[in-house]
Amino acid sequence: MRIIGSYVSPYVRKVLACLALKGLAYEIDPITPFYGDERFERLSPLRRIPILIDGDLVLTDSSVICFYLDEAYPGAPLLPADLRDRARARWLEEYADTRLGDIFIWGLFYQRIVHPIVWGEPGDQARIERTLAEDAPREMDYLESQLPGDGFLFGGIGLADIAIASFFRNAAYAGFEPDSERWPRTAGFVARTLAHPLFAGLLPFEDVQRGASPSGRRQALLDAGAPLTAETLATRQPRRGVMRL
Ligand SMILES: N[C@@H](CCC(=O)N[C@@H](CS)C(=O)NCC(=O)O)C(=O)O
Repeated sequence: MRIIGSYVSPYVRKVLACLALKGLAYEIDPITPFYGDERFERLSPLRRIPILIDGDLVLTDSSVICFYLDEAYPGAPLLPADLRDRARARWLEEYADTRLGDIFIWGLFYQRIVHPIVWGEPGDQARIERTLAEDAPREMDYLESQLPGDGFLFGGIGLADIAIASFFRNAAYAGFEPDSERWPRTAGFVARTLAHPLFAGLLPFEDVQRGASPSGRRQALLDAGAPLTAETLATRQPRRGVMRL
């Protein structure tokens, strides 16, 4: 199985954690989507990561990929057995992708980190301020009403826990952590889930990917033991995505 996508993307991290939960081996081409070549665009029509290639099957969208993995490889289920719990888990996963993605990725991570690095221009300061003052507190209040005081959402760790926690890693990269006095359940859940071996095992590769120069990154990841593919779909020139966010 092959994954195309950066270790630093929350959507890629979610898929990699699910692969680890299922004990499935993979190789990875850890590209940043803006640097994808024409082959990348043929595989991912919206120029987004992650992509999963399993034999002759090519899938995009992290949720589609995770649901496929769960059905194709039934060991260690990603979703709870109970019908109602399963529906709630799907909602929380969708909520994480859409709303936590909106505030933490497009509102903070892109503005503070991606824009300056990829496009050499500052992000939207007004959007950052609005995210921190209004959007993030609103969602922290909601999560505080949903997350457990200990353990995980539906017993053992699963897709909903993984999806929510994954976005908080990027939030932290962009300078936001939930205040443990104001949102103790959320702060505790995030710390606990990100400390789980499924995430902890990926962190060294994220650190390398964030720290190394683009030209030295592949070698640095190989040296750190990342399971890289022999070829990469990355180019040197960044291209704007299909969807402007
Ligand atoms: N709904 C998609 C979202 C994936 C996504 O937005 N990935 C970002 C990286 S974190 C991306 O590829 N961005 C490229 C762009 O915005 O052009 C999924 O779940 O896979």
